[in-house]
Formats: sequence, structure tokens, C-alpha cells
Amino acid sequence: MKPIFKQLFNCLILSCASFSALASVVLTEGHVRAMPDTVPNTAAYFTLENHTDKAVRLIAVSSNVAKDAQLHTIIEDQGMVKMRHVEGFDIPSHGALTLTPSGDHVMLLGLKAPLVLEQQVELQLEFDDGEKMVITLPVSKQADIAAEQEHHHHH
Ligand SMILES: [Cu+2]
Repeated sequence: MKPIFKQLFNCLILSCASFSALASVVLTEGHVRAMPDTVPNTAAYFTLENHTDKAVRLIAVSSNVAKDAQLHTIIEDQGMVKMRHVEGFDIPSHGALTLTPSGDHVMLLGLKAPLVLEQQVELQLEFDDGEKMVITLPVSKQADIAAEQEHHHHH
């Protein structure tokens, strides 16, 4: 091979090799729920798609807006809906993880300051293979949209 082509070739190999699995785990949508100023905790909901050939597991989340962030799920126990702290969320190969108010979610505990609408909140995600990823979500009242439309309807 001519040196120039050899170099180009090496370059392609290297950039392929340096693609981590997480280069293909992508955030497709999400938000942090806006809460009244007096509530010190809130939750983050988002969807991650895993476009890689191996399953990954989300094992930890942290954010500079809250003292603690935990992975929670919602279970029904004898007719009572309860939140449970869990060790991780699996994201199957070529599958997705969807966090929602009625299921798996990220709990943000001990907000350092009340969040304001449209504020951008950074979350650091940590996976079981040691990879890290930072996502940014807007603060939104999304879960209350139905109630608000109802309200406007009566005007
Ligand atoms: Cu929770």
C-alpha cells in the first residue's frame, strides 16, 4: 500500500476501535418533572436506545442539582403503589429503556435549589462496563399537561 493509503487505513481502524459501545447508546427524549418550590425531590424520565450488539446496564446516576440520585421502580404491593430503590436498569441489545412516571424512573433527592421551567439539568449516567455518559434534560410540567388543558377549557 502507498503510505498515504496505509495511513488512512490505520486511521479508519483506529476510529472504529475507539468507538465505545456507548457511542451508540442514545437519548431520544426526556424531561425532569417540575415541582412546587417546597418539594425537595423530583424525578427524571427519559428514553435510551441501545444500538449496540451487547446489552448494557445503567447502574448509577448523579446530578449537580441534587444531593443524591437513585434508580427507582414502582411496584404494586397488596394494592398499594410503592417506589423501590433498584440496583440497575438493563437495556437490551437493539432495545430501549423507557423511564416513565408509572414505572422505572430516576429520583433526584435533596434539590440544592428549586428547579425552574425550561432549566437544563445535566445527569451523569454510569453503566456496568464502566462507561459514562452525560445527558441534558429540560425541566417540564409534561405530566401535568392534561390538567392544564382542562383548566384552560373552563375559561
Ligand atoms: Cu422514586
